[in-house]
Amino acid sequence: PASPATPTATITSVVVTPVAFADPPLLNSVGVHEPYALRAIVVVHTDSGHYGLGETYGDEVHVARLQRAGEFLVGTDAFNINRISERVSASLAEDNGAGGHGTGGMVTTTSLDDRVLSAFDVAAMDIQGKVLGVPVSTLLGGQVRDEVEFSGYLFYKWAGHPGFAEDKWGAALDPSGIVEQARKMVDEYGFKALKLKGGVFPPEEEALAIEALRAEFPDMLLRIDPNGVWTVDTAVRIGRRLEPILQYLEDPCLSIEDNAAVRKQINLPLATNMCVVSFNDLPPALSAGAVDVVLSDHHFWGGLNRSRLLAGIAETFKLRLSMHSNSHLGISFAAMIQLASVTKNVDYACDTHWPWKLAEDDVIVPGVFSFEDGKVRVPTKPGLGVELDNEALARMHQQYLDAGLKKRDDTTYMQSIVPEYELKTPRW
Ligand code: GKR
Ligand code: MG
Repeated sequence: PASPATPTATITSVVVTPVAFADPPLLNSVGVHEPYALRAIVVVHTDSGHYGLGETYGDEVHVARLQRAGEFLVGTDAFNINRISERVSASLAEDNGAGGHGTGGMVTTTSLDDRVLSAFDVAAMDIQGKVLGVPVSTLLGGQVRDEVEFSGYLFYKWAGHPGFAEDKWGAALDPSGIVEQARKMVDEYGFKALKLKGGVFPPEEEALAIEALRAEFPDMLLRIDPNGVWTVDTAVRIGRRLEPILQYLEDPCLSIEDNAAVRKQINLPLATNMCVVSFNDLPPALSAGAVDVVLSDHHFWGGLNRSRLLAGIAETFKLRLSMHSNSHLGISFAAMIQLASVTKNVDYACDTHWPWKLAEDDVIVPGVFSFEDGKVRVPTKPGLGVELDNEALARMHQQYLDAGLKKRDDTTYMQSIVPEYELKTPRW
């Protein structure tokens, strides 16, 4: 019998749409989340009649890069990720790389090419899965798990944005507020691990919050992430205090050198999504012994295929893996879940901002994800397993236009409310 034709799906157009969705006033080391979080939705159309979805940062500079890369991709086969990667890099040849990180001023050393490639890699995998009638997990090597475990992501927060109604979570500005928030989140989602976003209050107060969580939830796996704003001395002091309680300590300091100095003095795994954020960071981090756990994030590690490469490197060099998250919608969630379902060395429950989002704020047809015991079942429909809701996309783009935000800037927003607020690294 004749061998089946090689599948192809030639890209005919790429549409990039910035959207905005309501976000609570979550506090972090650089300020506070604005009333709306921004994302860019990438829709890749092909001559096969299938479309592919990608989601990434919505900062204006990033959106412009995506649009330019999209033009460079017309005529490329969605089955050829190497070619897609080459074309994305060609679109960035003259780019100075400034801006567009979507992390509110926190991480700036991610690889530009990988950051732009990511959404197209995801969209191409979505197309391939749809053409072949298989989920993305099958294309990535096959599922090793059919459910993915997430951790609850706790934030210090105000009760509401000034001038807006209070949100359903209420204020959390001290240990009892954090415990109350954790209780609500655990009751609703069943999380078995909790992460506290630190770097907001003096470290001793944040340690008290972790201790209060331990008292309330004796079996909960706990982590704290001050986003690199502690000095080595502070990190060692707090790290030693919390050694018996924490599962790992995340980015106590900003640099590879400082985290390596901390790691030598505490008996606790160190995790990072700030000092190891691109392939270039791996050799120095490994030789310094700076981190035990890389919190990978396909949005800046170049998409799903490059994240698999990272997982292989992690396996070889005995680095442990989990996943980092930023405010995101359902396309990113589907991609994270497909990836985690095929990555055997995901060693810890992954982060997600999902509970902070309103259910009605999304661009996909609802009903795909539900949590049980902190876990989400991996979608099994072809591709990513999610479908675009065009009306919702239009509504959320209008929300973006009405919000008038052009990039994530937690610091300027904080200073508009608390004028004396200053950006400081390290802060304590
Ligand atoms: O949402 O404020 C936030 C987080 O701080 C986020 O921007 C970080 O990138 O979740 C992240 C982290 O783990 O560092
Ligand atoms: Mg982090």
